[in-house]
Amino acid sequence: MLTLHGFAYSNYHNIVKHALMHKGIPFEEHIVYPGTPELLAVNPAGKVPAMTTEDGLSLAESSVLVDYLEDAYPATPLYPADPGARARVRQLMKVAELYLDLPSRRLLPAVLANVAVDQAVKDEVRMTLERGVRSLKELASFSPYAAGADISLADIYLRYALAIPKMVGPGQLGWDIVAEVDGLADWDAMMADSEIARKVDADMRENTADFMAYIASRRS
Ligand SMILES: N[C@@H](CCC(=O)N[C@@H](CS)C(=O)NCC(=O)O)C(=O)O
Repeated sequence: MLTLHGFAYSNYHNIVKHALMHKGIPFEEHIVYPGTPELLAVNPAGKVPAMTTEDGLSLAESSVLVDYLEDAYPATPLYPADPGARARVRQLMKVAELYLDLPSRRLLPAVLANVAVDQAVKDEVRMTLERGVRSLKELASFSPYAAGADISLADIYLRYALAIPKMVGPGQLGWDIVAEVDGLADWDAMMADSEIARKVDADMRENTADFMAYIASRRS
């Protein structure tokens, strides 16, 4: 059976987990944290998530993993068939990763470990998030899904990429980016209202204490 390596507090782990569940692919979850030999054995970059396929191939990088799932399990596709529409979904996935998740991660130490962050860093984060917000305003239709009538990987990426801006934005930047994009709050509520999202979110909550203990162990 396919194995997903990672932990449920990780939003990148949850992107792949949500895609697996949506596609109805059987998988087992192997709980493993960054920096452990167990993880390095399946992903030399030491990041979560990684996946071992049914053929025993170990892969990593969430976008690579979801593309593998699309290729290997084409039933219940999460990309549109039309090349242009497909490219738009991929563009929204990139926007979510590069201009929403990654910049806001720089403010995570302030929230998770109470570490002071320079104003210059906050300014840089805000500038990059502005690219993401502008892109969403321009490119996401929320009709009702991010790229049109059907759910796609753009929705799954965006849902989990928003986790960190939602966590750090209001407190660290005084900025709620969800409120700033028309349709985003309603879309977010719609995306949370599914059996899969509820299961992923419940697993995340259940993993929180363990994850915080892991973070504390890295500091000591
Ligand atoms: N580009 C990677 C990012 C994955 C990532 O940043 N994962 C975090 C957990 S959410 C991680 O493993 N961090 C540990 C580290 O950076 O050492 C992907 O798409 O899979």
